[in-house]
Amino acid sequence: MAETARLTVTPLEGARFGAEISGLEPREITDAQREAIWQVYRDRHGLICFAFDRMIEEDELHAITRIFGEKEVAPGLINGMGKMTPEGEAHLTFEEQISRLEAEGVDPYMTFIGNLDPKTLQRKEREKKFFGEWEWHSDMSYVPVPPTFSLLHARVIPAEGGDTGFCSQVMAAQALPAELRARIASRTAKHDSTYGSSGELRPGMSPPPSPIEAMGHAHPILRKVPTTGDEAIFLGRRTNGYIPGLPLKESEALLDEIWAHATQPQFCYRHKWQVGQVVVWDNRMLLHMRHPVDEDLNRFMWRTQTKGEAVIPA
Ligand SMILES: O=C(O)CCC(=O)C(=O)O
Ligand SMILES: [Fe+2]
Repeated sequence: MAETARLTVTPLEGARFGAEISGLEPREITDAQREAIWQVYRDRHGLICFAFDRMIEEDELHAITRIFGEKEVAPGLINGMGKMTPEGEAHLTFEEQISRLEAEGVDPYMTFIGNLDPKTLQRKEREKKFFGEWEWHSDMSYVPVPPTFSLLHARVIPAEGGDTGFCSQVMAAQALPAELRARIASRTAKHDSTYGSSGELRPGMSPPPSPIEAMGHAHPILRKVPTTGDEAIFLGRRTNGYIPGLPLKESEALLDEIWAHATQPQFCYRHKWQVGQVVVWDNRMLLHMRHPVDEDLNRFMWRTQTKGEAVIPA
């Protein structure tokens, strides 16, 4: 445990990365605190859990998000960003879509994850898939400029289940066998946008005939994280992943091999949530997944993210 800039910093238990920070007042963040938080980010490899003994307000979550960068629109709200462009909307600009959402009372920079209605907090219908395990992924990596940080604020947490797993792709890159590294070094991987992390189809999407045709952007498999200089493996998600230039069978086999390496338990941490917490992670350094939730239980989070930069090859 360490005290810095009126914050208490404690490494996350049982993990090789991540720290808990308590003592932050989101409406009164000082420059010294910003600096201290970025230092924790570097020392603890891109994962921070802010502890609060209460639920925070929307402006407070935006203020915490601002520490890490400029806010980015939430997935599934803007055409081409986790959402297929509906017919007759191709002419709409980004700004027009933002104005339209705001006029409808929607904050395009905040989204809600769970099985409760955000306004009434009443149970809402969800596909069965929602409750199952969500696959390892990096957020919105299917766009050319994926968001860097994602933040989740826990508001309703089941007594059991629904933990979030994080897996360091920096540690996985450091431990890459030379032979595997040589086979992926100059390759890219395509990150599919058809399915959300729970396996549900994204708005307006239909399943592609094969991963080769799947919609999504291809990024270098080994990327550089500019804030730390680290190298990280960047895979997006396994579903419909494809390595351009390889026959499908070879791409599948190589992806299976890299994924098996990248998600070994020694690179991972499993977060058990407490109400009030805000967890922030760097999508360039970490994969995440969600453990299953009992269909009879409630789970509800607020979520924001920050703008990223085009992926820098390592
Ligand atoms: O609900 C969770 O624990 C994780 C959800 C997720 O993948 C995300 O918010 O990006
Ligand atoms: Fe995610």
